[in-house]
Amino acid sequence: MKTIDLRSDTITHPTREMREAMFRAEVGDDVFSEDPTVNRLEEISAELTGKEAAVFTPSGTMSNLIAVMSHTRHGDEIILGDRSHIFLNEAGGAAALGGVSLRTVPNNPDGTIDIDIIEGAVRGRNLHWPPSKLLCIENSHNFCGGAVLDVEYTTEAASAARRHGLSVHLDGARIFNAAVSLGVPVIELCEPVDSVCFCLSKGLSAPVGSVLCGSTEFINRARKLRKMVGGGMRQAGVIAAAGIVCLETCVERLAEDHRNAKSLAEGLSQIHGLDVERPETNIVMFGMPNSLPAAEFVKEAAAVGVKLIAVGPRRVRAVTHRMVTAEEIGEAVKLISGIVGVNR
Ligand code: TLP
Repeated sequence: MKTIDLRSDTITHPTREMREAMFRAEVGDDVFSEDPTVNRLEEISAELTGKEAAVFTPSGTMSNLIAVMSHTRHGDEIILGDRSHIFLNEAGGAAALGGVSLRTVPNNPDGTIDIDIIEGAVRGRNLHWPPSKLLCIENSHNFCGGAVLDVEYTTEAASAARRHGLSVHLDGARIFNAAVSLGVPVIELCEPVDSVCFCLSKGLSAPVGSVLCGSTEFINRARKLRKMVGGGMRQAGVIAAAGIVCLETCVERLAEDHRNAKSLAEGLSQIHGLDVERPETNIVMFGMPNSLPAAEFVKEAAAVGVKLIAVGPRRVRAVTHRMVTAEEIGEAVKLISGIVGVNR
């Protein structure tokens, strides 16, 4: 049976061009900063985000962890959205390994956090309180259905944090999706923040990797922390080479994933009982009728060849990506409507 895998854009395989670049990659020991391909990827990434420096890591989770650790000390507090990936889906690493307390504040459905809520969450000086040191935001916002934060909001949020002496980290795992959707260069979305990380291995289709960017001083700290948590990767040029190719060849095409997400959402919204959120990028979230728990539905969908992920008791996520065509999106809608019931 054919499978249409909409669980995540992380399932994308490297392109032929990436595999060729990996084969040819010049390498060296990256722990000695001697891998020319990694060095090149870091330079390109710093330039793209408008930061002084960058460090290549194996995953978005590691980039976020070492970013939080570089901005804070044990016992500090960070402010972040209650639907943020750092809070929900990184195994509690910021608390467990970073030693910070996580002050969650409500994310709006559009991925923003109200500015007065950010400011209200900042702690004053008091013997009893942990010092607030960092604000984390996310763009595009995964669990807010791939919602994008525009330059104006990012600037406002960052200014509010700075007014209180906080640094700002942007989890930009899918920042290129946000930039393509908004039609603005990535550098503008990153300008207001102190640090940003982005993933090469999601919609951009590289097999592994993420890059964390920031000031030279910040990246020097992050590089040491990367070593501490076991992320020193030696001849990593083999994977960095795919990262360079994905930045050169896979950014513009994200628009196609966004078009597919729109048509998937339109198709699904015709199915009685599904409550479909309007996608801004490549993530489509939808609610299930009371009679059908998300976990049950996901099992039934997999049985007919459509793979999805339940992100709540009644909420399901579908992600479009390079390995799913527009035609397959139409097929997926048909298969799903067969499970949920009759069309409206
Ligand atoms: N997200 C994964 C899963 O963890 C849910 C996915 O399939 O979407 N930040 C954001 C916003 C992310 O969406 C992810 C991965 C990460 C960080 C972590 O990246 P990795 O998986 O490379 O550690």
